[in-house]
Amino acid sequence: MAYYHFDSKNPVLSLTNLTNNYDAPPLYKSTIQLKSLYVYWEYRVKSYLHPKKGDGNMAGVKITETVLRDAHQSLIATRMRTEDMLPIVEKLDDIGYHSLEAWGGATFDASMRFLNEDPWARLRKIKDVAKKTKLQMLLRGQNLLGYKHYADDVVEYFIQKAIANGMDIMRIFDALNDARNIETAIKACIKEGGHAQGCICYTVSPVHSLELFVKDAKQLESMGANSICIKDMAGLLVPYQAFELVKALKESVKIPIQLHTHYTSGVASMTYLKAIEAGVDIVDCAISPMAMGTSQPPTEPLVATLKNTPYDTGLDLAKLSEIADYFRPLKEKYIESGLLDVKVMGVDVNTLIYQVPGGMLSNLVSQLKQANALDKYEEVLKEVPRVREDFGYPPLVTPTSQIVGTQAVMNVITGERYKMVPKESKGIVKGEYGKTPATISEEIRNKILGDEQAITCRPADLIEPELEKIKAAASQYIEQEEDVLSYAMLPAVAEKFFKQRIEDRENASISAENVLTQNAPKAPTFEGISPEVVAAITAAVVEMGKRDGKQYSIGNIKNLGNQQQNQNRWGLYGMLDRFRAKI
Ligand SMILES: [Mn+2]
Repeated sequence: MAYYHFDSKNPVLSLTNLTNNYDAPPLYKSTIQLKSLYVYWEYRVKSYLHPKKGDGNMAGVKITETVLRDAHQSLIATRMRTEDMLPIVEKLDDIGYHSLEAWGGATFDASMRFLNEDPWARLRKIKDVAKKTKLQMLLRGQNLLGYKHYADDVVEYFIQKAIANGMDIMRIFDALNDARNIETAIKACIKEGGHAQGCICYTVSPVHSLELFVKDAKQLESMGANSICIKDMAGLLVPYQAFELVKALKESVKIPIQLHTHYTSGVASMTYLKAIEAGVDIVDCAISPMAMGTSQPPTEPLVATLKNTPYDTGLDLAKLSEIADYFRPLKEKYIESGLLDVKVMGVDVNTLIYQVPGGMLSNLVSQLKQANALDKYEEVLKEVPRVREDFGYPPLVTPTSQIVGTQAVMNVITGERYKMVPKESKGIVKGEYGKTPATISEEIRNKILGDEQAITCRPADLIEPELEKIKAAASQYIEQEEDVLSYAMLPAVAEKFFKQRIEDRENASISAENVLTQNAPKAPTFEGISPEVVAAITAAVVEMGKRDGKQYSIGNIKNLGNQQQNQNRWGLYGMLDRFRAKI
């Protein structure tokens, strides 16, 4: 039965119907109770009228799983190998996540620099298995996955290739929140049929008000962004502020809001809960063994928390625990090898006190150690906010965190502020990174730039088209079009990787050819080929057979040498990569 008249215009949603479905509150006895009932039912009706966007069902909050990108970037310096990812991708794909974050600047860099892996091949291999779930990446705006501004033609080409190789959602940020540095990427992403997520880097400063964040979000929306991400790279966003921020954004923009934070300061799960109550659409989590500490909040506790509420994620805890079972022994392996320092799993309250990212604090310590001036730590901590103020309150994220930190160390060590000014500091003041959130004072500008003029245009407007030049410079190494972009992002690292690739393949193909001429399904020993290589090839062939549901012998793998044809599937080379690393 209905307790009071609620909405005669919409009988379907009338209170009578709702009270049939939910525990009805007791009869009201006073005006105050009547009011609270009204608030209660208004909330119910709203959540009924506005189901969170899902795939047709009443999906509540959605989750992006970060284990393939930010979680291992934050905990083990981005060293998770593709072969450690692939066995679990199918299960990850079955969970029903909003997306799987799988790519970013650090994964791209570490793949080539430390793991001798082609980041493009990793993307294709993951996409090959994750057929249902969208793949997501982090893009540094006009810096793409590199460390400098690129001309628009490179930005457009990169995005075209990333999407062609399987990327679906691009989270695009700029360290200064200068939307001009994000616009080309947003437009290119939309043109290629991707989902462009515009990013606001969250930070705390006298100029970073709710109004400013709302203004930034509206600007991204008007540029065509499909959603907005609040990117809290340092875990600075505390729960009640998250509520206010999400509420303000939900009231001002129409597109979905996603929240990204880190567990560093220990508040992240509480922050998510308040953000969810304020209406956030998507949050970033990591499966529990790879969560917390400097990583994201754990997925499973949030799923359990939201169960049977209007925010229910609909994800299955039993299935999630299978994912956790897979990563638990891997985590042990990382701890044993020293890759994972258990110290990063704790709560770093300094982040909340000084409002700087945890990673920046440890950088300061190591810089001071190098200068034999560890006793100046407190002084440097006080200098950081002053430098940040002088530089127009940039959010502290790569590269601004390094620039502000280094300048603060120099100011203290030399005993005179801005006696020494690295070119990156000069670049910020000059406008080479974009527009700072606050205007830089004339005094600082004169001190650091002298007679040089600051620029006010979008930095990339000063860069001539450069794609053809880069193609020419890298031409001798190009085996796939994407190599041009690897070279553009990290020339020295890519060159070393390309050389190694040629060497590796020569070794592998000589051995494989020899095996093929023997035309033997099982090849225990061959003269001139190491038994390890034979074992790897045999294992790869068996594995390919399993994948395709066929019985292959070495003799009937015909297109072994044709990597081009196989590049969108796991060809034998891909298989070999996996087994080679195991033997
Ligand atoms: Mn992050």
